[in-house]
Amino acid sequence: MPAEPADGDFTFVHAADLHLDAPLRGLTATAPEVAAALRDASLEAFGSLVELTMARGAAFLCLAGDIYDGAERGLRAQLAFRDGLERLSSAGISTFVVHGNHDPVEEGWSAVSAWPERTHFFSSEQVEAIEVRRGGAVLATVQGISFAKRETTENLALGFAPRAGGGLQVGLLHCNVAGTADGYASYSPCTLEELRSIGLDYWALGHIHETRILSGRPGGLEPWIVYPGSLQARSRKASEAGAKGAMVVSVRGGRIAAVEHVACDRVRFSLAEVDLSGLSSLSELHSALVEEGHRLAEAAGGRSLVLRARITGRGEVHAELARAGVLEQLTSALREEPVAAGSFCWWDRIEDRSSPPLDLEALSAGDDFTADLLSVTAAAGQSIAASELFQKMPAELRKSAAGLVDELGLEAIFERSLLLALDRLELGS
Ligand SMILES: [Mn+2]
Repeated sequence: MPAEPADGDFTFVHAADLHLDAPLRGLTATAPEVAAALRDASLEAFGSLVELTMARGAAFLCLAGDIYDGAERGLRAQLAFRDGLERLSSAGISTFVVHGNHDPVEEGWSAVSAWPERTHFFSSEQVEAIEVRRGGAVLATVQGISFAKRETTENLALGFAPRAGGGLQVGLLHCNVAGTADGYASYSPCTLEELRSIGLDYWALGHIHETRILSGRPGGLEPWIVYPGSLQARSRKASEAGAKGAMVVSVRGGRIAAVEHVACDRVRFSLAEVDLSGLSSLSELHSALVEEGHRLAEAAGGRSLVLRARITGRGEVHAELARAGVLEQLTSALREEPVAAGSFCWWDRIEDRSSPPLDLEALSAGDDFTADLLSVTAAAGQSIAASELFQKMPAELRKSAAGLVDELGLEAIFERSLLLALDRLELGS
């Protein structure tokens, strides 16, 4: 018979900002099947969160607000939420929920009259504390409070007690920690210092859609203060790009041993950046984009992607790209590229940040700073030896510089440096 885990050894999962069944925002156009898949993505991501929580044998799940996207909530979202919580409850796993600014207690409605047994919704009236038990032992105490209304401007963190029960001390809160991110409404504002000084072991926060570990390190004494980020990307904003998911928190001997971000997303938003310098035709650029799309799909573990392309660099293809209608045609061609069965790769749009090639001859003929720079560089490039260059370099750079010279040759390095300098002078764009 396997030994029972010690009371101080358990795992819990922390997610936030589920925005269940929210429409995806800001895409220029989508094929009908892509639109449908995007709509389902938040519900499927919740399904994979439930799977993750069970697969890791978690003792409990913390959800830190914005379960729903708006006061209208939506029947489909509520039913999917209830079904997931039911699966967890049947498996003996408790779920703790606070509401945030997108789903405040007083502005919502509930289509569900009876929630699964092991589900606890924290009230918006005062901070409550619930002990989580396994057998007779207390593993953790979870404190939490919900938003009553959207514009919650008081500091809800101040109502948390240093120690409200046994075991690991967890605080569950939707809030805006000062200085964490621009562009987020300052609801339930607090400071990092305030959270640190309350004395809990782990702050399970919600509100900021990027993954942020504001405090905490394995083996450290300071409390963990964590935003898991959104569970599934919901727009093409920069904060929604990359892997989205939940934090798996491992507790050993009553202390937090590891906090790991695990992807739960179904559709991932990524940026495909391609440099056109060195490419000689639109078809080469097209191939480079397709290749970058494949690379990103692989990095996303075969998930479906929504891609924004950004073309950078200097080169001849810039002129081709600038012709009327070409960006649109290139986007359409990319959308027709085959992808792995069961997934899609939706090219949302292409951003052209490329520039024309420089006419170095014409620039040298001038009588300005640029012409001087070009003639000085040309002279230096002919006369200077690598050894001379290294002498003027800080010792710690010499080794990597020597490697670079071996690899590229001094001439190519001069050429690249010159182009970089000219780019900084913003010529020819
Ligand atoms: Mn949110």
